[in-house]
This record gives sequence, C-alpha cells and structure tokens, in this order.
Amino acid sequence: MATDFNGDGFDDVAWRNDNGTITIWSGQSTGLIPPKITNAGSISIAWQIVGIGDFNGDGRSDFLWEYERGQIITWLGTADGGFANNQVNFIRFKPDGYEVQAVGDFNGDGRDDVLWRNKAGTLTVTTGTAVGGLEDTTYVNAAIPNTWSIVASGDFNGDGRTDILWRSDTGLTIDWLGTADGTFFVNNHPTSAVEVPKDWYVVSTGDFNGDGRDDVLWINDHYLIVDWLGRADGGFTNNHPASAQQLPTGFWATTATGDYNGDGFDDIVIRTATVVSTLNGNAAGGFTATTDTAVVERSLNIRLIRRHTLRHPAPSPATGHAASTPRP
Ligand SMILES: [Ca+2]
Ligand SMILES: [Ca+2]
Ligand SMILES: [Ca+2]
Ligand SMILES: [Ca+2]
Repeated sequence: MATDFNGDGFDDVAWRNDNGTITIWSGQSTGLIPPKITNAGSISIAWQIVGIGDFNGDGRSDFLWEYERGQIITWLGTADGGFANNQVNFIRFKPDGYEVQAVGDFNGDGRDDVLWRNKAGTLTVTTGTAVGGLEDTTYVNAAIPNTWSIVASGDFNGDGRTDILWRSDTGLTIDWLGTADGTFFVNNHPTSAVEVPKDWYVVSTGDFNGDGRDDVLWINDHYLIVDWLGRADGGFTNNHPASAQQLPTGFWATTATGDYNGDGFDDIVIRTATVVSTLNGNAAGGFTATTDTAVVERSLNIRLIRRHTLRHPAPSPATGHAASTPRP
C-alpha cells in the first residue's frame, strides 16, 4: 500500500513501537534507506491503526484509528511529516458489528473511503469527507459467505477507483471493481477468477511496473515472491518469469509497498528481525535488490494494521444481488 504522509511525492513508511510511538521513515531520491526519520507522535496502545489512506483528499496519507470501545478518529498527515489529530472535526463510532476490511478510493472522488464487513459477511462503505471524516453511504450488499476473505485492495484496472481482491478457502481469487455509482463494486469474476495453490498468500499490492495499474504481490511458504500485473480488464497476468525472487535467509516480514525512491515503480520493504532493506520495482514488474540496509529494533512494528478475522463456522446464505456476489 503506497503511503505518502507528507505529500512530497515520495512514499513513506510508518512504524509503531510497542509503547505506541509512531516513527515515519520518509522516502527520498536515494530511497528509504538511510532512513530520514520523523517522530510523529504517540498515542495509547488502546488505540490501533485500522487503516491508512488520504481521507480528506489533500494528497497526504492519514491514519484511521480505532479505540478498544469502537470510537473512530483520523489523524491527518501534515507537510512536515507529522500528523494533526482530527478529533475536533471527526470522531464517531464504527458501524455496529463491523470491522475495517480495506481503505481506498472506491468511488473515485479523490478521497479515500473505508470498506467494512460484519460477521454475517455483509459489506458497507463509509466515504471520506473534506474535513477528513467518514460519511455513511447507502451501499450495503447482501452477505458474502465467510468462506471468502478480502485479501487486498488496489486499482487493478487503472480507472482511478480502488478495487478489492477476494480469496476463497479453496484458493480461488476474484476481484470486484470499484464503480462511480452508489453500488461501489461490480463482480469481475469472468476476467479475474484464478485458482491459486493454498501455499501462496497475497502479501500486498502496488504498481510495481509503473503502468498505472496496481499489481498483486504473492509469497509462498518458502519465501518466494511473485507478482501478478494488473490489466485494463481488471484481470491479472502472472509475471512469474520477471518477478520470481527468493527472499533472504532470516526474512521476517514484508508488508509495506510504495515508491520510496520516486522513480515511478513501487518498491517493497522487507525485514529480518533487526535489519530492513528494500527491493526496488522495475519496468518489467520485477524487483532489484539494493545493498542498503538499516538496523531496527525488534519492537518496531511495520505491520501497523490489525487484520481482523471474521470467519465463523456457519456459512452465510448466498443471497446477494448477482453483481456483488463473488461466488463463481
Ligand atoms: Ca490527507
Ligand atoms: Ca479500479
Ligand atoms: Ca502495474
Ligand atoms: Ca521505486
């Protein structure tokens, strides 16, 4: 997920320490490393970041926070690499029983929105407002069975609206494309459905080959990464030949993607327990390892966004309207 907190055109990475402190590493022409560090504030760990996006549409990425009792606030990115607590403009409770699934500009109005899902599998969207708040919409789809999970989001077909990627328990992937109207998504099953072996997992998305369409980054049990390139029809081309790469011994996590060196190709941050480095995207949609590394404390956590698991054993009825049901 590309994140540019200070709006300078270079993507940045946010870290959070176990004590709640936020640190920003700012991208620059030389890349993310050596890190250009801003200490961006601290908040009790009773508050968790549940999403990152540009909710007020000013070109700077913002944090979406959730308190343990369900209050939701935003912090708006500022030009100096810090954040303005937006509690004065915006505080609300999350939709009852719902958890954040994805953040993106689903309707293409220039402000990021939040997609929520409840335990019954029902989706709803709140849309970003000019003051960095969230407005309820009338969009609610019928329940999607909990054998399906939303595993990623990105603008896969490059039309300016964020799309979402689903995966079933059996490994099938399908995307839903963002639309300008109030329904938010159209099921793109015909062009996007692919069965992927279950030892492969979606890590993240980013426009790794710089063609204006987001691509999907996969990893397998043996830490091999491969990307799929987004196509104009919302389907994907498996880019295994150009992108397959074995991650280094001791590899721990790769959750951040963005164009940290500003060359137009999204890059990947990878870390071991104590060392961070980047793989730089290239025109073929592959990745070029850099020799630059930075040391980090084990307690510094790049996986900021809590992943909710909404599975529960009883299958939900598949009664959705046809355009929004990801079933084959
Ligand atoms: Ca913003
Ligand atoms: Ca799209
Ligand atoms: Ca692309
Ligand atoms: Ca880059």
